[in-house]
Amino acid sequence: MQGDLLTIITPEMEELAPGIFLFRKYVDEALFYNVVKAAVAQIPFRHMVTPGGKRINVAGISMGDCGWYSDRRGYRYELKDPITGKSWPPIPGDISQIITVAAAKAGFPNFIPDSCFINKYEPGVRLTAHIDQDEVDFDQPIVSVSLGASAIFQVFGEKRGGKAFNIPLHSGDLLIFGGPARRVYHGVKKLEEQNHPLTGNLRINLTFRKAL
Ligand code: MD6
Ligand code: FE
Repeated sequence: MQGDLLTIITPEMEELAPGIFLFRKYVDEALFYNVVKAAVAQIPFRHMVTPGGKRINVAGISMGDCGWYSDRRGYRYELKDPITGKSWPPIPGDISQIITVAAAKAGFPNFIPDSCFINKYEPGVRLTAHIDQDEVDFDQPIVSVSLGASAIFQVFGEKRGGKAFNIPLHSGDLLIFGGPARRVYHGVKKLEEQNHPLTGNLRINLTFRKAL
């Protein structure tokens, strides 16, 4: 009974807008951050450039069978890191399983990520509005996990500008973007200076995708 009542007061998952599902404090932050540290030990964070030659302020690397990549030749998924020639570190099986279970709860059965992009935000860094559109199948969701410093995730509409719907994301939160949400612009506001016990002043975000 008590459990039922708690579920009503603090639901595990909330659908904030069509296709946008938020799970507050869902993941074991230390477990996920240890995976990030192990991946970074193999392939350090770096700033890629856009096809137009602009430096991307958010530093990123990938895990999985393929990794999102950007340079003068365009946006794409690469099977190997073009800089080192190495495969991306694998997504650990226990992590992949946690993501699959969360996606199923939001109505996306059998979501098995083949790629995880890890973003690193330092104070002052923001992510400009974009749509993730380099994946083959838009019926597949993207599952995002936030660690460390908090940030404001902004959801626009099918156009880049206009008034944003703001979602504060804190360490351990899991957000799912699926269905109609796969086609909306979104971004992250400039990171404020903070001091988080896990990461210091950094925000880490992992986005799990089925890219190929
Ligand atoms: C971030 N996230 O939270 C950036 N994209 O740092 C994204 O760009 C994102 O959270 C697609 C789906 C979910 C996301
Ligand atoms: Fe995105």
